Amino acid sequence: MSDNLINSGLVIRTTGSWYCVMPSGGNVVNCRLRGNYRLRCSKQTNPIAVGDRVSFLLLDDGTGMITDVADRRNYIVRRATKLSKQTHVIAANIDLLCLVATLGLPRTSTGFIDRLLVTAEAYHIPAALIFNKCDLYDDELWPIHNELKAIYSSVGYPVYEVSALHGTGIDTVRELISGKVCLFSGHSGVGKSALLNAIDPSLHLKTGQLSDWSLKGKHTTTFAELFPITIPSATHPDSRPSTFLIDTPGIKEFGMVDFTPEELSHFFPEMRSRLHDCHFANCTHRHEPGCAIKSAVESGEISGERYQNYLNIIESIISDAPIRR
Ligand SMILES: Nc1nc2c(ncn2[C@@H]2O[C@H](COP(=O)(O)OP(=O)(O)O)[C@@H](O)[C@H]2O)c(=O)[nH]1
Ligand SMILES: [Mg+2]
Ligand SMILES: [Zn+2]
Repeated sequence: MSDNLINSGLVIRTTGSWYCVMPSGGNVVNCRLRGNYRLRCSKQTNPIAVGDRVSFLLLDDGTGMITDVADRRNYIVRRATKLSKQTHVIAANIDLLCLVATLGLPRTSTGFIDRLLVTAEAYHIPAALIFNKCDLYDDELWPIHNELKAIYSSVGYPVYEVSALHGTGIDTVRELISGKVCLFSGHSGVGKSALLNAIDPSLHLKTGQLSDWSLKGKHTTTFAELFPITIPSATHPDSRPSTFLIDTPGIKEFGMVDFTPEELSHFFPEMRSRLHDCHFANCTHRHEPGCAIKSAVESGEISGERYQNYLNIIESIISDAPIRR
């Protein structure tokens, strides 16, 4: 076999100095990084993360030598160590954050939803809201759900209603995630594992477990992983997996982004589009005169609940500031 054949693929697993690369339409190749490959950014401890698209040479022994890494569309990080300024890239090129929520038990607060959406915005990751356990909704919960759906879809986040238990709405979620690298997030107990099983029954994930991301018992992995899932498709019955879930032990830290109070409104799409109408360029939309955000809240154009969550996040940024900086 020629050793100068350039291939390309997706990094689905990393274990120390080895990278498992899945070429489209081929088998996984274990690759190493060319010795003289430079870190693109010295602030990052790992040059390659799951989700990276790489070019590699196929060597005679069947392993690969990574020669190049494509620019990332986005990536999520955690701090390398508690006090370090360096960051560790958990995953790159995430197509979609699937925020799993419910108005059943345990009920998801809009405060939690908005924090996660802000994080996704800050990382440039598109997000969708999937409300599970809709089989438990009654005449009291449906109107609340519909109100939330109206708010979030008007802001630009698609909202889905499903019941993992009954299998309702699963096809639309399959369509949503098909061909994408997806990060599933949400409180423990909302039904993430049940939902993933409903999407791909071959996963056999345990439900009712306290800790998530125990995909196939791999919860002890210390490295992030992209999990190929099979979406049954009538048109491509035996196509290669192109849909991946991100499985990472660092998922809890996925909330960590540093930004200033002035920057926060950039991560609320309905505020972002009105920022230029505020009297002060550095308006934080709390008490400043001539604030376009406050008047949009008063006129009902911006949800009062989203605005309250905005204020709460600002508060937590300010009270955290001395430690964070
Ligand atoms: N009624 C109802 N219960 C569900 C549904 N989906 C999951 N559950 C239950 O909720 C509990 C937690 O589900 P699980 O998938 O483990 O949640 P996870 O912690 O988010 O992964 C389990 O007892 C599931 O059986 C649903 O759509 N409807
Ligand atoms: Mg689970
Ligand atoms: Zn303002």
